[in-house]
Amino acid sequence: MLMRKVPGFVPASPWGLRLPQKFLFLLFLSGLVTLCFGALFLLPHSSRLKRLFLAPRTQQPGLEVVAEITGHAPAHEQEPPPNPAPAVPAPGEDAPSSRASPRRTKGGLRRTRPTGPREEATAARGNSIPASRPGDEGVSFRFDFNAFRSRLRHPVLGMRADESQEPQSRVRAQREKVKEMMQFAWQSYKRYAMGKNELRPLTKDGYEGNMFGGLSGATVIDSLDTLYLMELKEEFQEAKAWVEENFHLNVSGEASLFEVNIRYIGGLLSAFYLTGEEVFRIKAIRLGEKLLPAFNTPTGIPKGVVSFKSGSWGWATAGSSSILAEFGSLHLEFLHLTELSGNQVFAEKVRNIRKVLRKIEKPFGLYPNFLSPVSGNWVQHHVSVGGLGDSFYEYLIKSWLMSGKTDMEAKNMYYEALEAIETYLLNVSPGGLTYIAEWRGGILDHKMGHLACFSGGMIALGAEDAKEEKRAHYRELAAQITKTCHESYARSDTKLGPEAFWFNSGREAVATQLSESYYILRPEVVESYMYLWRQTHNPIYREWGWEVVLALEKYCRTEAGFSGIQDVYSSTPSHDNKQQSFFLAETLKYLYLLFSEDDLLSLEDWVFNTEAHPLPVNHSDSSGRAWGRH
Ligand code: DMJ
Repeated sequence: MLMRKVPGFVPASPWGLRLPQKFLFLLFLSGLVTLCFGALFLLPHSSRLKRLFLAPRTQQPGLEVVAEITGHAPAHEQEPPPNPAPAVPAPGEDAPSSRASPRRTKGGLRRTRPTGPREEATAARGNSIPASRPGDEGVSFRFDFNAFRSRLRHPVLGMRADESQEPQSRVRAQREKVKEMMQFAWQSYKRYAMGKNELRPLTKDGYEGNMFGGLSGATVIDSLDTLYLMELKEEFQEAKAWVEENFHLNVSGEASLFEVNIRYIGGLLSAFYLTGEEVFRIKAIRLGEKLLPAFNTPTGIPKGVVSFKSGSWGWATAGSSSILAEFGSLHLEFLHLTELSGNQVFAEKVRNIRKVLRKIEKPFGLYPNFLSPVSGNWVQHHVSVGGLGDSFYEYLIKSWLMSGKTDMEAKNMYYEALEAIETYLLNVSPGGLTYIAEWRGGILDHKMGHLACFSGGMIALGAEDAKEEKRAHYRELAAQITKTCHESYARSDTKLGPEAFWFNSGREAVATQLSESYYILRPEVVESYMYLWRQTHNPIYREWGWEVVLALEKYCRTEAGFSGIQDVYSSTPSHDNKQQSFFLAETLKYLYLLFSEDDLLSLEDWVFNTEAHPLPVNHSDSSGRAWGRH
């Protein structure tokens, strides 16, 4: 077609647009482009388009160096955001420094690696931490460490009385001796078994065992807080470095929920609260997430064993039951996992356990040791304050104390249970020894396990909050039970106590067979000495504690660490070739506290979990996140 020139008309462009039209068109076009590009950001992170058009996320400075050194993904892909609170100076460090900030290594600056291998992140993803409140999506969870520390009533390590005031004092020398024992136990472990779960001092090698599902380093984690409070600075730094660099969670075995909780979770939580080091908080939370599948049962009562591989466990397996002391000893740690993560799931799990136990009918007010996680019914009527039952009662009174005395339910359950125990299990032997027997459907076994000896300390701890008219009674009961446990030590050749002792046919507080005569470095008796000392300041408890120190030195110390013994009634006992991790976590810690001032880990500020890891009391001005003040 022929274009005809019209006079007076000048075409603006070859497309025949005028200037204003052209301007409008360009405006529209640029708007369209902006819209399309912006939409890319709204696509899911995995979208191919997004990966094509947008450059990978910029890493925080320093993190790429870590990735290079370790071959692991940078922290922000794996872990909760770093806690902004500055860390408290850990022993061995001169100035306060945040362990989440870069630190210098041989090869230059390196960010502390609060992460494990990539697999850890993958395993955890299914239970990853949601935002703490609706609307918090994508907002970093922050635990205010400085605020927490400011709420403590006492300095963590006490007032550190001027030692020149009592330079030659006996108690100071006793404390130093216990410290030396800890140093020796640690150094032996480090030398022969570093990274393994426990040391075998006779064969001078390490032992992994089958309780921890492939997790390693139980002795390291169990030792952290003891090293810290004894101010073994170099050793603490060694332990911390191992956790940073070698404590990996990408394991796939089957683990005891209880043991992993009290030793690993408890140890990591305490290490965090004492030092503010992010690595401990993060590892505790990630490990806690790995335990959650154990609760996938019809009742929510967890199975005793969790499979790290499948992330679940065959709860319906016929004949299996859960153990009271195991599922009843999660409360303290799980509330703190919620407190430190903002994730309510941990607190919900243990609140549900409490609910089931509250509702279920209890024979004579007693709690049997076995419960079906499928039906929610007791499986048999065996009741014990020793093994299988013990720390359930302990966690009731400690939940009350840890809540800042707000958890009335725990308080009531504790005193009700104690009444029933007194009524049906408590006995006095013909020789005048008070003991707590075991109950089998109404028939008593007149024996006490070494494990039951923690109860003297527990009853002392709970005495002050009992009804007025019961307080003196509980103090006396605690003293009597502790005296009986001391007798079980005093009546042996080694002055160490057997695994179980009986009150039968004229023989009292002694084991009746070789299979119950062993001592595996257990803490329960010295644990009670420590609580009774703090309550009464009766010097007898320090005397008794010192007897234990001497006996440990004489019979359990070997060239390469401490070992349990096979027979406490032999003056030349054989060793069992095992330095239990709880010896460093508990036995030596309680002995050290026994010879220290009361404000070192004051009981006003701390409760000890059943592995002696200190967890802070929730003083009333705290957030109440985990403690249920909704
Ligand atoms: C520790 O692991 C804990 O104290 C647990 O509650 C019972 N057994 C050992 C120590 O004997």
